[in-house]
Amino acid sequence: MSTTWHVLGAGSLGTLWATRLARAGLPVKLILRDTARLQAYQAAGGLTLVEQGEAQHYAIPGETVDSGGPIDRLLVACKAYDAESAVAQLAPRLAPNAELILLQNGLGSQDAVAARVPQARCIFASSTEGAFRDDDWRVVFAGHGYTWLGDASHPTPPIWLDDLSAAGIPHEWSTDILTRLWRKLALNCAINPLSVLHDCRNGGLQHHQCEVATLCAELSELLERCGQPAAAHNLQQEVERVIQATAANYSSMYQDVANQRRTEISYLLGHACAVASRHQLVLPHLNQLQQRLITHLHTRGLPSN
Ligand code: NAD
Ligand code: KPL
Repeated sequence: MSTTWHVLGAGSLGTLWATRLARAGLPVKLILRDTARLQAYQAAGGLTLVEQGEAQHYAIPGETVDSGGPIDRLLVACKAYDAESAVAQLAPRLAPNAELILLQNGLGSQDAVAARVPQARCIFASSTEGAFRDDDWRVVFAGHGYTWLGDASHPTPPIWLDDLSAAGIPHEWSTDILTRLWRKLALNCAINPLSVLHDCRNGGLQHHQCEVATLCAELSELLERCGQPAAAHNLQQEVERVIQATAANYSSMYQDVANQRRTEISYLLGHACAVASRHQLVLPHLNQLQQRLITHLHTRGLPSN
């Protein structure tokens, strides 16, 4: 009998994973915030995944945080700012050898989660897949991509990677997951805040090449200082390539701000500035960018953490 995949967070990525695992015949349970959300979910009768315009419904069982039995495998699919408290609530249900897969973007939340559940194995993930909710319990698979998974303290891959293959979730076990997460963080720091402040699609940053280059230089300095030289390698060229390849898109932070949603700033630019300060590294442009972004978020009535 396969181990059940408990999925915490019925948002975009949680739904994308839960539905594909369920479609492969694997046991999946969705963990909802409270009884009211569980009742709403049960009334909807399951999750819907829209792929290439085709909607498929999956009647995945749901439960609340404090119902149900022990958890052996937990996919943490909430935002970075919710991950630690959400996992803390579930800690009493975790089996002694539980494994957690952390899908959060940026850095900082993974260590906070791991510290909350020292008995569990925490696997970090970095994903380029894209999905968004177009209704309650309904998610559109918007961009095919890849998910890298890794454990900075144990290089051995878990056996459940076979479940991901069976579910058609493109993935790779990475022995340098921190480098991948730092590289993605640096890309997000060079692109996302500027796209918000200049109120433009990613391609609009082609008119701000000098500003982008200055940020890349400081980000590279930071990556080198915190022992991630591979993440710094050709950063500016990679940022320019991503700007070009995603020219027509709005960055995820742009979309959060435009939709009056809280951003993950503390786990991206905020994390970069905090680590720089811990290393006594002076990065004036990165700090100035953080201040401009915080001011912008405040003027929009959004939290800056
Ligand atoms: P989302 O907001 O769509 O979903 C998060 C879900 O978690 C929400 O349904 C929320 O209600 C739920 N949640 C929060 N706290 C909870 C709790 N205590 N108990 C139960 N449920 C709880 O977010 P998302 O877009 O799926 O993003 C999740 C993470 O994945 C983020 O860090 C994001 O940056 C990253 N990511 C997302 C995408 C994407 O395309 N959406 C791509 C790559 C990475
Ligand atoms: O990941 C991104 C995002 O929008 O969050 C890209 C497209 C790389 C821009 O930083």
